[in-house]
Amino acid sequence: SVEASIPEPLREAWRKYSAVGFTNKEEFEKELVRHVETTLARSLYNCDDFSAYGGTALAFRDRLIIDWNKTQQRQTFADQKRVYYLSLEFLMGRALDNAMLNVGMKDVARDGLKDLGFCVEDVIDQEHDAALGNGGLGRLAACFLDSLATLNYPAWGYGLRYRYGIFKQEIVNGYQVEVPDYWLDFNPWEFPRHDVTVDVQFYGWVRKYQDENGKTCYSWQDGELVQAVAYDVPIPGYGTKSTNNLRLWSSKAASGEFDFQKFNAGEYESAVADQQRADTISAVLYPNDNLDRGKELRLKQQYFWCAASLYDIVRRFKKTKHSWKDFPDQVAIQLNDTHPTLAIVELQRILIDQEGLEWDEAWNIVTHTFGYTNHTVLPEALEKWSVPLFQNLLPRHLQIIYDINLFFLQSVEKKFPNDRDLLTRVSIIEESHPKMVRMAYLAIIGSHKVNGVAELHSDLLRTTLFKDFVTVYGADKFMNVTNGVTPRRWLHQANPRLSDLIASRLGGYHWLTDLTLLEKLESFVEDKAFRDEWAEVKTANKLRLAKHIKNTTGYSVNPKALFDIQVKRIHEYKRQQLNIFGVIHRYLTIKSLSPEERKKLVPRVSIIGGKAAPGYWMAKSIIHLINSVASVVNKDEEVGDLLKVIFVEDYNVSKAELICPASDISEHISTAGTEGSGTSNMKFVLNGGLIIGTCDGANIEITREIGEQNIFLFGNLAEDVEDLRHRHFYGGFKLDPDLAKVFDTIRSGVFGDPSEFNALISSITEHGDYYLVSDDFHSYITTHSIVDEAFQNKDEWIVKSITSVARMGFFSTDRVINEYAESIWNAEPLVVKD
Ligand code: IMP
Ligand code: B1N
Repeated sequence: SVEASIPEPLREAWRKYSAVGFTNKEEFEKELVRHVETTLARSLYNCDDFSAYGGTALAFRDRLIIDWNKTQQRQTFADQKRVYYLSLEFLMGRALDNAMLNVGMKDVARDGLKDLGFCVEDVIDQEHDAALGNGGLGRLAACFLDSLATLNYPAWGYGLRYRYGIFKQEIVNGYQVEVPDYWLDFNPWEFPRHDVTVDVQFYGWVRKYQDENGKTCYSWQDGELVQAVAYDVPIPGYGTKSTNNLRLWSSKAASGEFDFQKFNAGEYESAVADQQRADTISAVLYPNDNLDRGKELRLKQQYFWCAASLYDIVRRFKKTKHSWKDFPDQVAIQLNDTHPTLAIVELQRILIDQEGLEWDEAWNIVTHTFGYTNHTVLPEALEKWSVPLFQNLLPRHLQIIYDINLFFLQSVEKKFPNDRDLLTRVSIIEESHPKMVRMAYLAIIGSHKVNGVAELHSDLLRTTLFKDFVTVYGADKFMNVTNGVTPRRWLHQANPRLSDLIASRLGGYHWLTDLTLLEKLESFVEDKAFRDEWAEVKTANKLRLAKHIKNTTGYSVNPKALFDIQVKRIHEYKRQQLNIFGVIHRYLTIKSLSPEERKKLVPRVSIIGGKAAPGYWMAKSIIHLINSVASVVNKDEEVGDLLKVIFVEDYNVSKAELICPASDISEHISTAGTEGSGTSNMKFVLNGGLIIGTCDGANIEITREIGEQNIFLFGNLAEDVEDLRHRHFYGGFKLDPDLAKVFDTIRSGVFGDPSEFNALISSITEHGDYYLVSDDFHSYITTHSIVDEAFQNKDEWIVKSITSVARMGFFSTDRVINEYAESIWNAEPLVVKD
């Protein structure tokens, strides 16, 4: 704060000794050794790879925090509009490699580490992933932070500091087993701010009273307090000094709560129990992807995080001495799905109950501040909270929600008189037993813009899920911002060989901050030497993955085979079951051929990886089937190299960095209309792999950008899905004959006890095949034969690969962030100089 700053006459000394961080190899080595010897209290006699990682990370952290300080000071001074990205998930992965590359000091670190007896790759490998997310939604937030910093936007991320991230997956006898991910033993990337705390209230009751002017006021009384403590994670931009902040909140008992009175009364145990109850709030990430389970602790997490973040944002705003009406010109808050929707209600509460603003003035500020991004149309993922739960936990917020709803419905009624059905349909409160609060509706009503994450997805929002709100507000409020990925992590860091090859032809790495420049690669497709180098890079990356597969599964795979990869959360809508049924079909085909005929086949490695939510039995059966098929096929000598099936255990961000560069083909095969966008599709193509996919999510825009001849599309279209589902029930269900053979094989017990797979089969044969596996099966296997054929023409394949990469410029999160900044946030960059 200003009061704590050093008086001008004494600042000379500060400036003289101000920390600068290392700038060359010698200084880096000095810093590393200092950290190993003092911060880590080790020496050259007991410095292993892990200590070398620690020393290196701390040396880089020092640099980042120096830039972080300057960035924050400059942003405070400039007093521009800030962007706040609220997300319950930030799937950051590892930080060291990213810090080295973004700061531009990886070569310095490599040489320095070598002098001291270490290999930079081994050191990087010591880091535990920061896995505070489930999948695409959390990783998108992480890519956004990278682009926000790189593009110099004054932006903060706000999230929760879970003690346990997404569980570690182990495969035991073919089944998924979940192991807790305790990742905080040594985390050099966070700065605890024990002085930045917020007391967050729960439960209690609402007092209604008259103030001195006779105005009716409300105040939230009593209940219990939990303290939020800030932990800051510096986010370096690439090729810039801008270093933004990710602020994660950790919960503990509020200072007055871990109670001296209780101690004095001899209630030590109950005082400790209070402490533990408070700790629980930020203890663990909910491991569900695209699923809402309505658990009270989850609602507590959401409010805890929203309340702490809003308090912090408002406190920062108040330091600027702007008037309240300027709030939306100083602050843009983006809601990553409905998880932070309570922030809307909390800001309204602060403005009317604490700052004394009138309802309309406050609501005008609120609605101009928030933007809401929807990521899914799956009904089971749409958040609803029961009214009684709300009433108990957040009584004042429920009142405010009822008022928001009342005023909203009154305005709808005025515009559309006598349409009672419309009022029922758009009400925030669902009239069920118990009544439910529809969070997506609240988010729409409290925001000035709502967006989907790919064109098809945004169209579906406008025409189905949010149709009535388009009627009410008009179409302009509902827009599309197609997702992207950061090319820094997903090409430069994950695939240094390809990055260097591209740089060798484009004259440097400037395309990393303007990805459209990749288009210049097209002029090299006819260059034989370039094509050969391109192919060598792919082979080297496949070898790198083959080595990992050998080390972790014991299976040897042939790097010349076609690597066919599907890695993502296991979900019925993503259809890993379609993939494994296709693999079984391939196995049956191989077995049916003569040794002569087999020689004509293209050898394949089918690689599948991903976690299932711990309570999602169908997803767990799919994993079990994949592993069961693997153990039969991989041992079958008749099959040999023609087919290998690999399940990659514990798929996470750092494994994705190893896997994405190694695909020949990757699978993005969701039932049309179900995948919001998908982002790994972009990562695979950016790394020179081709796609087999459905017309879903961002696959459609990838096709538009790279050309139809460069992608293998199959299956029914979104517009036909409803009809097909209907026909399954009323027109009689016809199982695809090839799929029927696959099911017969499973039922015969070839892959172990068939009763284990009953549910997988009957969901298709008896329960309506909701995900259209049978409808798409024929098209799927036919398209795989086309893939085989195309792969045999090596030259053409490489041309497709190069051309695709050249045309992927659109899918950088830099483009995405600029779109948000321009059309939703109205925010400008602020370049931070030395
Ligand atoms: P906050 O925005 O108050 O949370 O502050 C974030 C960081 O910005 C602080 O830790 C400081 O490094 C910096 N900062 C905040 N206020 C000032 C200021 O008035 N002058 C210079 N730096 C500031
Ligand atoms: O968000 C990604 C998209 O690329 C994916 O298509 C989409 O499935 C994913 C509740 C979700 N949508 N919804 C979730 C995650 C956790 C949770 O508790 C929902 N994740 C997505 C990025 O836009």
